[in-house]
Amino acid sequence: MTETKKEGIASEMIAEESLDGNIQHVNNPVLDLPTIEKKYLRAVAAYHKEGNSYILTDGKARVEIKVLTDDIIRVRLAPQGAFLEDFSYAVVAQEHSAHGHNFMEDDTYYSIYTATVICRVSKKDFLVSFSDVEGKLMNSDYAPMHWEESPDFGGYYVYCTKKAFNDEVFFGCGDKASNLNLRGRRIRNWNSDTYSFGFNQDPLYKTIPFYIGVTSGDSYGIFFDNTFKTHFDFAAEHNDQTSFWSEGGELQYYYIHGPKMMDVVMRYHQLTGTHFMPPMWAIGYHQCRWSYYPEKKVLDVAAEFRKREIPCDALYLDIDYMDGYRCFTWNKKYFPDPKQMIKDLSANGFKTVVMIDPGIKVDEDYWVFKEGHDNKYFCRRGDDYFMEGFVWPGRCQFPDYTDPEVRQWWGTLYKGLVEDGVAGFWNDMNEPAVFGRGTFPDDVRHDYDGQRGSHRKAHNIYGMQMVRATYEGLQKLYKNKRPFTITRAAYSGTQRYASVWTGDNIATWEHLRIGILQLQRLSISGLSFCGTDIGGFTGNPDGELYTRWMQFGVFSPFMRVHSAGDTVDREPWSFGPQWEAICKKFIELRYKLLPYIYSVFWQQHKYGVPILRPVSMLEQDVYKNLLREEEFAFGDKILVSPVLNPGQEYKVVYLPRGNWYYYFNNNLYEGGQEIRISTPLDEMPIFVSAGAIIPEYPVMQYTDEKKIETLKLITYYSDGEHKSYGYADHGDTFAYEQDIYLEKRFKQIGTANSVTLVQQRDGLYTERYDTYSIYFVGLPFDWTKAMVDGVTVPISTDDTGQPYITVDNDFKKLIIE
Ligand code: NBV
Repeated sequence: MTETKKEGIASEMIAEESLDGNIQHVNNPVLDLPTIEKKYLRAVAAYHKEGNSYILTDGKARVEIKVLTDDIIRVRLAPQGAFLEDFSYAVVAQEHSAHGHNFMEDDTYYSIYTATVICRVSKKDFLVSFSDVEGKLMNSDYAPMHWEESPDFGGYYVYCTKKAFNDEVFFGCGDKASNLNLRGRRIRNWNSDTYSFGFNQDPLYKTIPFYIGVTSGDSYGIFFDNTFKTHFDFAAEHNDQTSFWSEGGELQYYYIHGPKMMDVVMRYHQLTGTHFMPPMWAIGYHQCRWSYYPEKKVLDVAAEFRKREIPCDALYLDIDYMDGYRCFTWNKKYFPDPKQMIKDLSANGFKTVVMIDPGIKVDEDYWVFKEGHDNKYFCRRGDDYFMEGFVWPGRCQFPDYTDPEVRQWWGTLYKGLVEDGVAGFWNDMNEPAVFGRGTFPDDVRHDYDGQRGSHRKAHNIYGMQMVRATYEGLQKLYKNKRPFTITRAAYSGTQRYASVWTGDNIATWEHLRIGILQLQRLSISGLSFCGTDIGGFTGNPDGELYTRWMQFGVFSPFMRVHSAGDTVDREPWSFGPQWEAICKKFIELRYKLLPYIYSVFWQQHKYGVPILRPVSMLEQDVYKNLLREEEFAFGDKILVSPVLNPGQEYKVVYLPRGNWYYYFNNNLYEGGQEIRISTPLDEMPIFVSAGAIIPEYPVMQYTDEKKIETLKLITYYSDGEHKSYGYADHGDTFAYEQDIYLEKRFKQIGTANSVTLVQQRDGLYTERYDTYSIYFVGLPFDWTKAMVDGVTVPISTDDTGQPYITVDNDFKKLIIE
């Protein structure tokens, strides 16, 4: 099959823009492009097997189908028969145990059978499809894979067009500011500095070419591992087709089997890795501003937090702490003795996080520039001139982080700041952003870890490699202590090196809503440790918007207030006492939930489960639930539905199946239905799953403030059997990698007149407390007796009149009646 198109790829581009209705077709220069021929795979002519791979050819082009695991199959296309080097920044080394699978050939198909997937290639037209072992078709080519030779670079535009089922919905793709279901949308991945971005604006800061399709209750994922500019069309141009294509590189994608979305996401993490355990302080509340300076301002903000007893763990210094925006230096006028300042902050329980940008000022007297220049670490144009551009410091050059030697050097540059006591680093502007021209020109060359290429190939991973260099350098500098890193630009797999935030949002109610969409989407796209600028970066929120956003912030994996410098103050007390009191109550809630949140982070790290879970993920078998966007689970036990409108007095919330306790009064609701819940300003809809055991810390002003004497466990009664999960470790070291951690599995068995709790503990870590105080919520009986491991224990009453029992933290079985 061949097809000749006058305008080739350009027509795709114009069509794409026209969907947004903002491109003029008149006099568009792209219409003058030469004729480009689109070539499609033809009938399969031959195949052979190499290990777990099947190589099929149509006589010239070759396709490799590789069985990675029972549930993950990789497809690659080589238009001229020669595959590119097998290299990926996203995918971590996989254990390629010889996976048991069968291969069969009949008149029509070549079929590969794993334990869960059947992958078929039709002989006559090279269409590839994937079904489950019952034969249910999950994903199938609509057209054979195809490509166009590029008129202006030595490669191909590569395309894959799949069938879109009538009921199919699409999720994933990182930070897109769109509705969760991407059906009907075209998106593009080209990391971009998008100050004050809007709903549906695209592209944004991150490239996550991974989507999940759900059809008749089952799901699968496609990860198109290609770092060039990529495009996805989710049944937008044709209602029965989903396409993805790239402006270069290889057509290489992974089919990831479900059937549950949770399976798909866990398997995507298996491919691309998870976030390391953050230091405990990194999941506390953080206060940021562009910029807090001079030193007195920073210390005043810190003192104010403590005076008002509003918990806070970290203060951020934006670009103005630097000397003329030179990275790794201090502005000594504003910060005459940074080491002492950081020490003072630290004595008060504050960690200091500072910004580092990629643009290095061209200045012969600046050591970073000199070292980079002398060692040829900066990016160069096609004809060898340095890539120069203007950013904050003025004229800059930019390290080529895709070169391992440059990454290693970059990592060492943090030494001074680490010695000054800085605890975390914030990598901004790494799309990379350049004033005026947006980003680097295409001809800039990159090492790409020896797989050399132009900026077209390296653009989308530039920020990822920057923060990788940062993270790897800090790992050496902090030794066994966990770094905290955050990046604005990202590619799939960035979670192995950093947390992320969603960039320069706006202080509007619409943006609060965009934020809840973006964080759910990021979470199921591998980037679980994510947050928005609470309160909005640009513009001015009023007290109500700020407070509602703070409430959502408690359930954002990364919780930080941040704002541009020309906006109103954004400290929790800035809007007056009414709002301050509510913000304080909610920040305190974050601190109470810390042990729960920490164990959710562990489950993300260890098992690759997302931190935020949209309702679609909890009940994918109910079509209308696939379209719900405002409720989401934080971990497996708490469901929230942020308030997204001013003056909202109640909200209709969908509760997934099961029973749920309303957090603020412990009223019990039956799930599987919508309920109406009032939303006074000092509450937001928060529900705890019946059967859950939620650990709670006392309110602390910062995560390390108090020695926990006893851990509070709140048991939310349910009849039947329910499991809960707990986790503990040092909180700031990598000892968990040597198995020094504690996993606790609880079982709650409820009857009409008793509750039994069973605990199983695994791991080498010993908690710093010896006891639990256990509370019960929602009991259908008055309890008068408690037996722990066969011994009767007394029931105590706390200051508020609540009954509880104190038990050893290694108890095995507890019964109350
Ligand atoms: O460094 C200043 C800002 C920063 O506060 C913000 O968080 C980043 O997203 N930065 C962008 C550069 C300037 C934006 C106009």
